[in-house]
Amino acid sequence: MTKILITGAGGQLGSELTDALVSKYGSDAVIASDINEQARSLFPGAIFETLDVTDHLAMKALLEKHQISQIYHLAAILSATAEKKPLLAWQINMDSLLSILELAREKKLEKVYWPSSIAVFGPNSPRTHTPQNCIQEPQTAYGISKQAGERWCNYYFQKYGVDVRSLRYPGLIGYKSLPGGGTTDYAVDIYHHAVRKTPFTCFLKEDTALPMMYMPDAIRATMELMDAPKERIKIRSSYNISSLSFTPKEIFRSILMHNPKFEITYCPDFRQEIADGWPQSIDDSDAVADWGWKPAYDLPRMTQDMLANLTLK
Ligand code: AKB
Repeated sequence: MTKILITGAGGQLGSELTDALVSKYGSDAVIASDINEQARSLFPGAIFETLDVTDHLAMKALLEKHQISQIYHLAAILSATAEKKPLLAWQINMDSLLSILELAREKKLEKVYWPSSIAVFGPNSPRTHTPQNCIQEPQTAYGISKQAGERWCNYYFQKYGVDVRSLRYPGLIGYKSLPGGGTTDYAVDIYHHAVRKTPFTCFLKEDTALPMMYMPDAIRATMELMDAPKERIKIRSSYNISSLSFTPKEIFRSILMHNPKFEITYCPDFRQEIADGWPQSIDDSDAVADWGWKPAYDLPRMTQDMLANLTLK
C-alpha cells in the first residue's frame, strides 16, 4: 500500500501538495510532517507528525512507524533567508536530502520527490529561455545547495536505483499560505496588499523579469511527474519547468485591471542581486517531451483567481 511522508508540509508548497495527495490517496495514506507543531492545525483529519529533518534517527523511526513507501521532501530554507544564514541553509537543505536518499536506498522506497529551483542557474547562464543543460554557477547559498542536491539525486539513481524525481520550480504563487523567505515572494505579497487595499512596496526593480508559476500548475506538474512511468523520466537531476514570466510592473498592471486605485513603489534591497543572477524565462522542452508537461494559467487568469480567493479568505 502507498504510504507517503511529506516533510515541510506546513510550507507554501507543502500545505497545498498535502491536500492534493490526501485527495488522491486518502487521509490514511498521507503523513504530513513539519518542524513546526502549529502546522498540525492545517491538516485536520490527516495524520501529522512533528519532525526535524536534520534528525536522521527520528526520520528513520517515522518511516518505520508508518511503513512509508514514498517521501516528498519539501522542507528547505529559501533563497533570501539562506543568504542571511548560509551554513544553516546548507545543513537543512543538504544534510536532510542526503539522509532521505540514504534511507530510500536502505529501505528500498518506491519513490522520492525533491524540489529543486531556478536558483541552480547563475549570472553566467543564458538569461532567457534558459536551457536544461547549460553553464550553472549559482551565486547564492540556496542555489549552491540545490545544485549539489541535484547531483546527489542523480548519483543515488545511477548508483543505487533510487527512483528520485525532481522539478526546478520557478517562483510559486498561491493564496493558501503566506510567503516564506524567497526572492520571488513579492509576487505573493503584492496580491495580499491589493486585497487589503494597502499600497505595496516592492523589493525588486519594476523591470526585473523572473519565471513564475501559479500553484495549481505546480501541484499538477508535481503529481504528473510522480505518476509518470519510470522509463519516461530521463532526467534524474531535476527538470526545467516553465509557465509564466513577468516583471513587478506587469503583475502590478494586471492587478490594476481589478483594482484601479492600487499603488506600488519600488525599493530594491539585497534580493535584487539574487534576482539579477537568475533566469528570466525557462526552456522546459524536456519536461514537455518526456512526460507531457503543459501549463494552464497565464498572468491575467492567475491574477483573477488570486484576487477572488484572497477576497473570500
Ligand atoms: C525563492 O525565491 O527562493 C524560491 C525559488 C525560486 O526557489 N521561490
